[in-house]
Amino acid sequence: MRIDILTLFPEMFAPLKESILGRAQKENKLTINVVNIRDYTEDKHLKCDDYPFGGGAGMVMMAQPIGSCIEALDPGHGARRIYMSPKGQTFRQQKVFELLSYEHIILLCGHYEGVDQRAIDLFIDEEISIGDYVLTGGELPAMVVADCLARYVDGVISTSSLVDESFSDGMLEYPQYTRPVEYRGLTVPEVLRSGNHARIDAWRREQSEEITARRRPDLFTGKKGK
Ligand code: 4FD
Repeated sequence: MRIDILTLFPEMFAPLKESILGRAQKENKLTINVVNIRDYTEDKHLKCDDYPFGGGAGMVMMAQPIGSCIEALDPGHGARRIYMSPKGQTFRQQKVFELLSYEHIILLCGHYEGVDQRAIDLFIDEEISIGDYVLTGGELPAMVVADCLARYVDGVISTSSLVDESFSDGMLEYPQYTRPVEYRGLTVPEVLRSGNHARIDAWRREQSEEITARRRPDLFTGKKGK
């Protein structure tokens, strides 16, 4: 999978070079290509934003650098082109699985008061929001989407890690414990030390149902009989 991230602030993406995503890129399992939109401006002073028509606060990112950048990266429109925006559809695990069907993803990060609507109308397939709040830019949301996708790319993390985690079956995950058996008076549940895998599975399923029903009744509806 290739993920192109379009931004005026490429240095914000240092975290993607670390840890699991860093290793995956070194091993060529995944390409995360951070692209500076400014490299595509036709303005002689390299300007990429301007005052909003109609007045108002802040600056608006110009359509031309964005359009030229997207056309250069994806001339045949094979990619899924996504704009990170508070006005987008809320990003959920289901969307991660949808996007995994694309070999090439483009994530456009807006700053200031957003981007010229014509860049969205002409070059974007969908808008995604990571939640109901406003940030200074789309960079953090783009990193969230890139990370969510990367962990499902073959070989990036072990398949067994993905099986039991929260949302994998629309439920929240059961609690985990490691050594020591006792810490500050709290002990690891006996069943997890029993070696009886049928009992362990049953306990984990029950814990998962309980925490999902209590914390996220919206997820739990209709799940009990599954
Ligand atoms: N909730 C999100 C995305 C971007 C963002 C921006 C218009 C502001 C939050 C377009 C206004 C982009 C999100 C940049 N804040 N800020 O996913």
